[in-house]
Amino acid sequence: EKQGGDGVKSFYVSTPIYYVNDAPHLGHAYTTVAGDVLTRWHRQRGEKVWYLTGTDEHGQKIMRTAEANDVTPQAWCDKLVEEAWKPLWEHLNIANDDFIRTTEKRHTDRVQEFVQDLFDKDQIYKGGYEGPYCVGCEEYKLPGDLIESEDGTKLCPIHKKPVELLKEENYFFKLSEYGPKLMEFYAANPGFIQPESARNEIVNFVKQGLQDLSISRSTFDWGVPVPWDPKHVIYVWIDALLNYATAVGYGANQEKFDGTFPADVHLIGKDILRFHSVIWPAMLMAQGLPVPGKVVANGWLMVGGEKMSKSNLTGIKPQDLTSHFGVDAYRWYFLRAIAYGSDGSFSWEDFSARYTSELANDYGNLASRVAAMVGKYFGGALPEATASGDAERAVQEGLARAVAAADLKIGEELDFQGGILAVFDFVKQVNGYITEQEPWKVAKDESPEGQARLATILYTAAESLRGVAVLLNAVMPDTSQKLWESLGAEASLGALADQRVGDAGDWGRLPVGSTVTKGAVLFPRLEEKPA
Ligand code: ME8
Repeated sequence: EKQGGDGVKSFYVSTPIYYVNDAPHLGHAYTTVAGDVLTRWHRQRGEKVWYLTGTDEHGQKIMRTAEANDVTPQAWCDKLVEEAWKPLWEHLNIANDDFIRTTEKRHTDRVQEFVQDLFDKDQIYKGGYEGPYCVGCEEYKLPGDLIESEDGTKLCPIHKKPVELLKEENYFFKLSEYGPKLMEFYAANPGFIQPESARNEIVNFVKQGLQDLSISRSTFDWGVPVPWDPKHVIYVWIDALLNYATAVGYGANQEKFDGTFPADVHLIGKDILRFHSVIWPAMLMAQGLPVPGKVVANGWLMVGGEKMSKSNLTGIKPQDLTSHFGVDAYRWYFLRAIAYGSDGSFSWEDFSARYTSELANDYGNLASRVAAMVGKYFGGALPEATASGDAERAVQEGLARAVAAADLKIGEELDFQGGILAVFDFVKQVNGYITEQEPWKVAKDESPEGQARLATILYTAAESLRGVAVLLNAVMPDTSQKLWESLGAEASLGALADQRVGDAGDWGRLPVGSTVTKGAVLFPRLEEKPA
């Protein structure tokens, strides 16, 4: 087990580093939010987590975009990173530990060392290449992978745009030699590629035999110069994949590197599966470096039956949704509505309906009703549960079940939808409990027994909410914080982020006497849909 330097296990999660030819869209935010939820979850397990995101800034696509905008590629990247990418992650409350840019010296120097080393080990050679190239993918395509338009033009299957026939001198990495080793590795690590469909695709692909990989281009210069032959530049893939190593101190800070690398989870979309599950492990094997724990591919957010992309957008920016639904509901919605790994479509109507029924009615109302009743009947001081029976035991068990299920599904299986549903099933159970127990009727019974029952019901409900606040903190941190404060838990139990998932199901943590106040409404009623 890797150690984070002080004996605490480190858990390293990454997103793809995104191309900065344009501003981020819903698809990029989807992967990044998933990574943030995973990060916060593992932090609440008490693990030392390192969450990395960043931007991929080299290559022809970005160079052409900069040219079209009459600025240098560097100026273009600087502007997009500072004005679009970093601000969106801040807005979405992304708790990344670092943000790597492939134009940074800490990265480019190490990339040069890495390829020099591979060259010295005879893993890189110079050759000529002629073949179809997709600038959108920044990748040579195999002729068999292409699709044809109606007039017979060869198109990239992902970008649906014509490929360019390139003929130039390139350096190659001897990827073809790694096929058998990779097959052995996949067999020994069945969980390495997820979901299962992605694993099957890769195993079938590698089984057919691998071609050597072009790693340099010589007809443009927006890349990392090949150290021994600087009219070549290393372009996107070798350059980009190495971000996962250079950002955590590869070749620069050995202690940091040893305590963090390799990633436990690389979160990616299906489009870049081959790079992460074939090329990246082969590059690491070539250097005798450890390979990552898991590569987990999310499905596509779709629009009109097609993958949402920069050229094919819903017309809706993440900010349009957050300004209407709020940041927390945004973080929740995509993970709740779409099974991770499957494709899914976004619809404003579906988001509104789920917001109202699941967030506002089920969750938000429960929180405000409980706080209001503790205020009304007990002056806001959380009463003691002295008269628990079967109904209360069922709720206690429900919380323990929700904790176990959410921890397995979110923490281990990256089944965000399943984990969220487990918590919301518990929310429903608590709502059902209150409906059945009718505390507003019990309140009318002024006998000591009646008052003990009332106290027990309200303690049970408030303590349940304490568990819910902890379990939903990774997905909706601001909302959980509001609930936490309204339960008086900040004062009695300390910071929410310090609450451990492992303790969340221990019944009775919220101290009797905690000051419960009716805080801000967790999910305000939605305004009309903007025109
Ligand atoms: O590929 N649905 O960058 P990129 C879900 N620079 N996820 C989506 C999506 C959609 N419609 N559209 C994009 C690159 N994504 C390279 C990566 S990594 C060493 C280099 C997400 O800007 C998804 O995670 O094209 C996908 O893999 C990534 O954005 C691609 O971002």
